[in-house]
Amino acid sequence: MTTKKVAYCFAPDASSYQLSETHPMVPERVNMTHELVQNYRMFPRMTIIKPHPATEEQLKRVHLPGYIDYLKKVSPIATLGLGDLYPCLQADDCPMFTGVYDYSASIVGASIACANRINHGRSNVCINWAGGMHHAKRRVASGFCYANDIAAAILELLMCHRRVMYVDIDLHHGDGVEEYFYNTNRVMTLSFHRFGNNFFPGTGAIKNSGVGPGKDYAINVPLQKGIDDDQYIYLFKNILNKAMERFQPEALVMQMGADSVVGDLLGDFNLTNKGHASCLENALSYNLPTIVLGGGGYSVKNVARTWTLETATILGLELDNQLPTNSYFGHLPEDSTLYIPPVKMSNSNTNKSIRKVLRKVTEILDRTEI
Ligand code: VJV
Ligand code: CA
Ligand code: ZN
Repeated sequence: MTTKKVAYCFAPDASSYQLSETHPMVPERVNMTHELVQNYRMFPRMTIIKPHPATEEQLKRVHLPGYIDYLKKVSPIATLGLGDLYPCLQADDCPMFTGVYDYSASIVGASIACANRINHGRSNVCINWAGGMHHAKRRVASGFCYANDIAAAILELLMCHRRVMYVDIDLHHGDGVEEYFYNTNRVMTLSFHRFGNNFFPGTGAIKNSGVGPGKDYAINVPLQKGIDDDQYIYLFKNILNKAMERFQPEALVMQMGADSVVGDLLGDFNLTNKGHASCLENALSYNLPTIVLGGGGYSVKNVARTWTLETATILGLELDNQLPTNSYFGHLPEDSTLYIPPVKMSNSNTNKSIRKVLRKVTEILDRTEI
């Protein structure tokens, strides 16, 4: 593997907020990751960037101006936990909290900074673990996401790249990003997600594959509970390979939501963090300029383990399974290791259902022309 020029974007302010006292989305997980990456001595191997928050103008490229004005106006006075008093934000999932505007602007600013590094050819891979807010819509917050940093970064990439591939391995469907680019053939969106029985957000059926010039450029891979490394990696490699062959993108954006890893508070997949990271490794093997973003992940120590392992994957490093000393993990045996093993659980995906999904998705990809 050739070593890549890697940049690591870190906005400390983005990780210091709380959505509410008990909200499952804990921005602090990005600080936990940061400390592990530091203590595994990875920082000397990358360029560390402290991004600027997105400007109002940048936020308004992806959101309705009135929505951004509203976020800004309520932000300083909002009280922790008073979510339901406000419109545009979806009660429990997206409560209003003090600093919600600054929180959103710093995440979007970091993803735009990644895109700029890529556009100028300064980095081959640029990381923003605070990013990946794939549910935010033009006029509304959704699913713990207030501003869509991914759409903002892709728009920036489109200024210098003919075609951009977006790959989303978060447990949930990347509905917001899909919606922004649903009618264009310059962005292919590919989401793997838990699907069925109204699992949030409920969209992402295979047959919903884009409209107009974007028809067949929105690819959805619906999955059931309990999927294991072998099945997931089999689908991931085969589908991405076919998509790359047909679409020939000039840049790649990876959403690495860690709620698809086993043991997640909101998830029920059975992927190890090695399996999750091997998807990233496979995607990086296409040697495209790449932005790597975070996303979901609600068992916070597992999120930090996963994104730490993935930072090493990007750098081409092997890590010791023994975690380095740090301020978040205690001394219990289950707290001392990096790798997350699979568990014994029922798997609703059969090898037959996996092959069927591959066949249907391949049929769509076979129709795309560049
Ligand atoms: O399923 C939903 C929507 C409801 C309404 C709100 N209640 C709380 C739950 C059911 C229909 N929302 C999902 C949103 C998942 C967002 C995932 C985001 C990402 O990972 O894809 C990207 C960052 C959902 N599932 C679980 C919860 N919400 C949930 C929300 C809470 C909570 C516990 C669970 C909000 C506050 C608190 N506990 C205190
Ligand atoms: Ca997904
Ligand atoms: Zn998710």
